[in-house]
Amino acid sequence: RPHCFSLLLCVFVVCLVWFFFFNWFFSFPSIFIYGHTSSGKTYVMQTLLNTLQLPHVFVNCVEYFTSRLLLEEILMQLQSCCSEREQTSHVHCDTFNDFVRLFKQAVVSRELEDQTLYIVLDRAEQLREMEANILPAFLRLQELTDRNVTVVLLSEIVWELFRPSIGCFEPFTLYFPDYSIGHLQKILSQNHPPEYSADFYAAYINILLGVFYMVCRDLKELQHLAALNFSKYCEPVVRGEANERDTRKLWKNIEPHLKKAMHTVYLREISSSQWESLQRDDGEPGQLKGLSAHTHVELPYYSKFLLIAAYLASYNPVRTDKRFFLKHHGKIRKTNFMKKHEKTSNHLLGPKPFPLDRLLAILYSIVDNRVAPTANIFSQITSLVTLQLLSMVGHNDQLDGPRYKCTVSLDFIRAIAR
Ligand SMILES: *[C@@H]1O[C@H](CO)[C@@H](O)[C@H](O)[C@H]1NC(C)=O
Ligand SMILES: CC(=O)N[C@H]1CO[C@H](CO)[C@@H](O)[C@@H]1O
Repeated sequence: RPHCFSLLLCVFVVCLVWFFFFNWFFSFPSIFIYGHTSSGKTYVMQTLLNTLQLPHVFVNCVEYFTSRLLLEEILMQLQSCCSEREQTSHVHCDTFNDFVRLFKQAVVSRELEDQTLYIVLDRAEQLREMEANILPAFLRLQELTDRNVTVVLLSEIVWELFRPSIGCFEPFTLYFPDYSIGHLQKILSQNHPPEYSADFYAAYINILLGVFYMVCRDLKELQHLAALNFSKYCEPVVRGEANERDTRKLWKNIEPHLKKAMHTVYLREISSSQWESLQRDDGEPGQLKGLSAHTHVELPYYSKFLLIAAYLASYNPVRTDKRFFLKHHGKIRKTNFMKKHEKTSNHLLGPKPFPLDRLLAILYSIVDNRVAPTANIFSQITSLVTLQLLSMVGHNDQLDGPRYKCTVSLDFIRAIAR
């Protein structure tokens, strides 16, 4: 009996080993990688694929923004990556069915030689704007084509907001956390100008992060700021009024400039000359807003919803929340629902202050899926206040918590909502 049992166990173990090591399996069909902007998703993925020399196709979905453009681009890249042919010819592909057929022709299993072909779709949130079948089809591409292929989606939003409907294939999800302040310091310090010592530049980055880290953790934005302001930091050294180690003096010199620059964080595409002229006007925040025309404002995903929720809270009467934002509200008689004068006057009267929980209640109702009230949300509210898109009303130490007002215009909120 014991012999028999151990024999069975042995056979079982051998089978398992066989399964895992002599794989007759394909790789995992799809991987979903998400994280905020500039958390290194694209860079890491590209570096991995190139260093390990894995066969791959890399497409940015914002660049190829319709399904046809996207599918055709993938097929084009396949020609150069999976076959000896040097010449790439234009491929015509209208539907996903065509795509599957052409894909199977292009990728011959034999040529892959036990390798996985990776199809990386960068900025994959754009897929949500395309035909509804595209995303589920990509997730099951392996099954549809019967090739050793893995689709990697890089996204700035979580899978829960992505998932098209119940029953689609669940990809393996992977989270790229934001860089910590230490990481940012290291990365930013790397590109120090050759004329100055690394320590000097690191000290500058340290000051920069001290001012901006609370509002902005976007590496690209910070890089931009760092490059733009370094000459200002060096001024006292250039003029010979301080040496490189006079950290205090240098700090005193640069700090007011950085504080002013706060207003422009997130206003991408502002050129340094634009900024210079702005500084000359010595503009108040109001002017800054005018300049940006808010077309350049690039807010994080949830911040947009937060701002919309704040706008609704500022201009809708509290009474109407139940009706608008509760899924199963009772019947409300039409007649006394919205008083006639309210419709016109709310915008004339300007924004009204609202408490935090009302904001969150509206937020939860306008975001498709539930978001956990994480610290992240609160820090985003703080950022919105710093950017002067929201304003805090009353004192911090009030018993009933802070109240906020939304300070942006209807046009602006329309643009964000769009
Ligand atoms: C699929 O690719 C992996 C390498 O990524 C390889 O180990 C595996 O053997 C391949 N599967 C088949 C059936 O070719
Ligand atoms: C945001 C920004 O650019 N701020 C400063 C950076 O450097 C320029 C050029 O010296 C200054 O004009 C700004 O004060």
